[in-house]
Amino acid sequence: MFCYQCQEAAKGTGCTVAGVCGKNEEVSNLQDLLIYTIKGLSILANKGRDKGVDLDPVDHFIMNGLFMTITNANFDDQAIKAAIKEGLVLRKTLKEALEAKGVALTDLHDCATWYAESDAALEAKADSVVVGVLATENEDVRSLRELITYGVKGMAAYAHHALNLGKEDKEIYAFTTKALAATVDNTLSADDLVALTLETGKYGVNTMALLDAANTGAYGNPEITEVNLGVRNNPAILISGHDLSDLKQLLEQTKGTGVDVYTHSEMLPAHYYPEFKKYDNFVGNYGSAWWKQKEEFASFNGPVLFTTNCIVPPKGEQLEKIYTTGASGYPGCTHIEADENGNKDFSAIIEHAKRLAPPTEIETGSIVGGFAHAQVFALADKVVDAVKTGAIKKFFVMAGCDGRMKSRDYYTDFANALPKDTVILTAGCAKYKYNKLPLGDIGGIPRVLDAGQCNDSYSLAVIALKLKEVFELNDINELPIAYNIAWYEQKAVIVLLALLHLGVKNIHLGPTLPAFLSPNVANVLVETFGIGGITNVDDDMKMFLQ
Ligand code: SF4
Ligand code: SF3
Repeated sequence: MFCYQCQEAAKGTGCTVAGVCGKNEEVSNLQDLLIYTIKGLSILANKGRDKGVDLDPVDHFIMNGLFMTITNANFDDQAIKAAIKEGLVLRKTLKEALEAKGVALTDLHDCATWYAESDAALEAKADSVVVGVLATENEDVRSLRELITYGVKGMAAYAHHALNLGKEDKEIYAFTTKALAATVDNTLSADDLVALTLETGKYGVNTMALLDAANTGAYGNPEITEVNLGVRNNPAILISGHDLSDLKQLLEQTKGTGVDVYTHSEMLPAHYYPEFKKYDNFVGNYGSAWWKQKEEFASFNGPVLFTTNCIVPPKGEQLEKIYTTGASGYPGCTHIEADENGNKDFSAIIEHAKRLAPPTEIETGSIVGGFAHAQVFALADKVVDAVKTGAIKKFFVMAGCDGRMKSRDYYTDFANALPKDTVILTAGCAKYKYNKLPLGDIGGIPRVLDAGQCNDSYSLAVIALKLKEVFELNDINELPIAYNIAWYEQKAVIVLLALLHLGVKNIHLGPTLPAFLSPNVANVLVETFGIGGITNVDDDMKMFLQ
């Protein structure tokens, strides 16, 4: 196996024996094969666009399949094999549909041999690295191909959430298959791939805007909310991941059953939406970021529902009480499938909760969040005044991911060391490094403004663009905003590319730069966008406050 898609890539270069995330060799190779299948399907889909071929089943399959390969989303070999098989069936149907429309399949570029391969030949490839990352020999081309692929994976995750709420944008699908086909096209130069990387950021913005519209359209605009951290004395379900439509269905089905629902990790921002406040059994948030789940799930006592990443491989008794749905999966855990209308039957996990003890309290008190774009716009006068009077000197965008590496303590130390006239703008599970610190407020404006999940980084960009307009600036980089972003998995890659597309410069990325950036590709990012890493809190603070 070879995988270097996340920040935990072994030795900072890549996992070759087993994933630091817990992904084994078989699953890794199957994921490579699924991506290969998806790339081949993309080549065919591109032929069918604008030809009146129904591509919906293919596009939806691609979004879900890409999502399954995101770090910590799906460890289930059987689920990935089933997805590959589904891809092969779709390939057959699509080829027939293309032929029926008179579309020639003969002028595909030289690396598109995929379409001619037999199912057995494809499946045999799961045992080799031939279809994986290392199949591209030139390290710069490989780096760009993977950067695009990972950005597109992040995009697919967000598009998939929007689709679950009935919202889609076919242009996003068209770009996805164009980009994926380009990553196996040997006729493209490194410059072509750099251009495509930046275009990926443009579609990243569109996708996050689509998801934002889907979420706010269905559940209202996030508003300032105090989220309870304590527990009640009822049996309960803990829901983790990012999918709000799953939460809605779970709340509907638990209503009146005596079973409470708590959020975990990236589901915390669900409390900010007006729609979910209607449920008396939606009690609060339990625990913190994904990587502490082993201990937190044990003390929670009740069952856990994963709607997406990040799963830490469970063991022993924990296997039994973990349920997965959507693109997530783990062998030995119960997977809940949607029916053809997207409805899910959560009765098994609800009955399971009734047999288990209520959660053990591990925290008390509350935290405040809900500062997505609409809420911040409602406070705009206050914020603008605070900037004009100098009460707020600088904003620090500290969005992104949390993770288990000790080096990430940097972000807690950095938040603590920030001068009192600065405000942190956050989104994603990175917030858990500082959202419970007593950082206070500036004239009633909390010093940590949480916009929501990682996809709600879109809100932070909208806020920055609004401030640029209010202060009548020509360039977003003239704003008193610094970017110190923590990344872990591929959704952070699309957030980064989206910010680059919006013209944001001098983003610092940590705790380490991605292993998949070759020195030359990293150089392009440094020279064109001023991207940098992090060093230590003292030196970085001086640099940011200059
Ligand atoms: Fe390693 Fe990250 Fe890939 Fe897991 S996802 S195998 S930790 S690089
Ligand atoms: Fe976190 Fe996995 Fe990325 Fe959505 S839950 S931000 S790491």
